[in-house]
Amino acid sequence: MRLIKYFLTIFTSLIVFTNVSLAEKWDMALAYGAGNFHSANAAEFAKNVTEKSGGKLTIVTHPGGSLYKGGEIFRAVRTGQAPIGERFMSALGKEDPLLEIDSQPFLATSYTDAMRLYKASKDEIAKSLDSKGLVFLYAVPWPAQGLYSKKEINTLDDLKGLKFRAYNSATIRIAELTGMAPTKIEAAEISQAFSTGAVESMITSPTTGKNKKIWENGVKYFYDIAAWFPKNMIIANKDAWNKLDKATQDLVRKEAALAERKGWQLSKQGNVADKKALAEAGMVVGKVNSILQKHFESVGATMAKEWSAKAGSRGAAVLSAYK
Ligand code: PCA
Repeated sequence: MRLIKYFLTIFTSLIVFTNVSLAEKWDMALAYGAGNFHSANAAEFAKNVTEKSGGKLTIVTHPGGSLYKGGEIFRAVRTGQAPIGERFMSALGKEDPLLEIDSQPFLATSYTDAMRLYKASKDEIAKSLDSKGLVFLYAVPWPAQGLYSKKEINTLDDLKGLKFRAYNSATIRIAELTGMAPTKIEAAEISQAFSTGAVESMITSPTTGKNKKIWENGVKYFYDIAAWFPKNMIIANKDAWNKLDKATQDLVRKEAALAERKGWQLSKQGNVADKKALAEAGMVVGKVNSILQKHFESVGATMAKEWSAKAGSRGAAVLSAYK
């Protein structure tokens, strides 16, 4: 009996001292609703890791901001309150301007270019996240961003003073340079913001408009500007990561790569299907006219200069790798 106790004590202290735990449970914070393709994809990633890790790592997803709201997830993962989570990258420009490279208008306007831009920026982004105690796992784009409006928009004057829902610094800047009145609002509050009249326009994907049934809030027009493909990223807390053994870390990396590939496919499908869904719901789906198109392009050119000044030599290096 004594001997057993002795070995048990040694065993327990070994576990404690080497910081290796046999079974970890990770709560995964997701900002978007369970029906969203990003959340569904993350749920599949979590399920695959859980099933294949042989009991060493269980990942439980919490969609719809039920664990932490979108705006809280980065900090929660960084501080270890949540071991893993998903965040909209370009809302984090203040952490690192490279995180908002994917929301610079007209820099990457197709999935092919969005992927090239991602590849050119990924290592530098992962490095800067690492310095903040985070492990970058994968990133998936939203479908192409378009302009939603309650009113028809034909002229620059139609944009003036429009109450505009923004989701990051780039969309705030677009609004400022256009004369719209921006308010930053997380996706979870979109329906309320439109129904109360707090906003009357926004730029986001056909997917988000469809998921929110935005037409039920009096939004009639969708203009497919397709000027950028912003991404969500999945990040883990480095201390939590270091508690996993090598085999489990390898498994998570492998499943992350698969989820990334799947996510890009789902996004492409949504880019077509969700626009169709908006039209089927009675919305007017089309393009902006050439005057407005030129206006947005000139706004994009201004923003490109501003971003380059912020992002410095790191930004320049990524841009030259991309171009
Ligand atoms: N949907 C999210 C981010 C980009 C998108 O397409 C949102 O509107 O907040």
